[in-house]
Amino acid sequence: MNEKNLTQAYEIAKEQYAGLGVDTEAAMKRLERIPVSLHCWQGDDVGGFEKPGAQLEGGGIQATGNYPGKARTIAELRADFEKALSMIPGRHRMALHASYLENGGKYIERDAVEPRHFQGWIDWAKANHLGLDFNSTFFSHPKAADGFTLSHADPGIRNFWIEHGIACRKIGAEMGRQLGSAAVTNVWIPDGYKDIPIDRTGPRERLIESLDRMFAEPIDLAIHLDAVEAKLFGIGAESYTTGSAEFYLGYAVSRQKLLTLDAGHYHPTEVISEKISSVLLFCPGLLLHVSRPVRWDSDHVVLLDDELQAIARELVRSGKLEDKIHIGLDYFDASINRVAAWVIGARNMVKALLIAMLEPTGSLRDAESKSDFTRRLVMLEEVKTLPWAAVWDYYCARKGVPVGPEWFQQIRDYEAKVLSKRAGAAAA
Ligand code: RNT
Ligand code: ZN
Repeated sequence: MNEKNLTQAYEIAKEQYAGLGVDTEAAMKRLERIPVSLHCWQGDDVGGFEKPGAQLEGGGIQATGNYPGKARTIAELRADFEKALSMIPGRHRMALHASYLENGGKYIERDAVEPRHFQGWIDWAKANHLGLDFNSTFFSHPKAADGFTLSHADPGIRNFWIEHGIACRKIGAEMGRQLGSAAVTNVWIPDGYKDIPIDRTGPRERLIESLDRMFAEPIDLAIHLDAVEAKLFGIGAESYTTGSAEFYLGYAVSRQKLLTLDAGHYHPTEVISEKISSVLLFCPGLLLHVSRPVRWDSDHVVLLDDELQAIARELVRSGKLEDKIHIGLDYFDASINRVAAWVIGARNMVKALLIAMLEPTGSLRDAESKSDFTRRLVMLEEVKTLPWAAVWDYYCARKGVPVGPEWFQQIRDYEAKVLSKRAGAAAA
């Protein structure tokens, strides 16, 4: 679209929104201050860089597909990520996993990871105006091979993972300190049974004890926040998950930790958009793992679907977006161009936030407070076809990123010049 048409379309939209009491300029100003934490693991199918050719192993999660060109080194992952960022409007963050450390070619055991193994990431983040978030890695490891980590019956194995968690909090804190913005360190463990257990309580008691020991050292909340992530089931852990939804809700509330809501971690008819308001009443904050489950926790690329829009609307309507909510993405599709996967999901997340910020929430609330549910429904339906797309295009242009599907040509060029040259190695 040429600039004149783009501006004209925006001016018309601006007027239309103004008629409903919505200030499009204010919405864009607000939007640019909301970071999305993009997950590093979309770039290499959750492989990490502990060992050359590292692969996602076990742990109840699975990346599928073998699209050529996956990042084989940290340098490649950073280059791909920078490419993706150049197509996503706004300033954002990156969520790293402990398995993405820089170890100089020498394997470092999980309980011995240190902030210095992430100094390169911190420097890179600073140079790219990115915030960082962190994740301890409790999977793809021999000590997680039987499906249990922090809730393992063997105290030696539990201790090993507790030490890993402690080490990771120090890394997260160092990221937050150096970058001047609190890093959220997320804890997700794969622990669970394939078949029906007799003792459902024991592993959960052990998990409480392990987490309490991991979190024993207080860390300044200005630089670091802890989050815990529940899950319904995993591959090989279909019948019982130690860290279930009820477990972590109770834990997060009683210990005042952030609760992570992953869109793929609930029964298929449950939606996290419905959970946000309750959790915010009891927890100091929320981390979202925005994902898209297809029949199961499949981690498909995030679309601009009804649930994404419902999530964004809840976040904006909550009034707590700026102080209590951390938006992260969590999906990994290895069957399409991985850089495009990042861009599609992140642009959709930002788009959904914009649509939510353009909502005439005041009039909707007014209808509801007067029990005028007919007006509420009429308005909700009419709002759907307001010209938010004109504001989105204008916002992209203003932020210096491609408007509309233009960005895909850049991906194609990058694929031809960079990713396709990696194809041989990726297949190995
Ligand atoms: C797994 C969890 C977890 C992971 C990442 C890689 O089911 O969703 O958040 O996806 O830590
Ligand atoms: Zn997740």
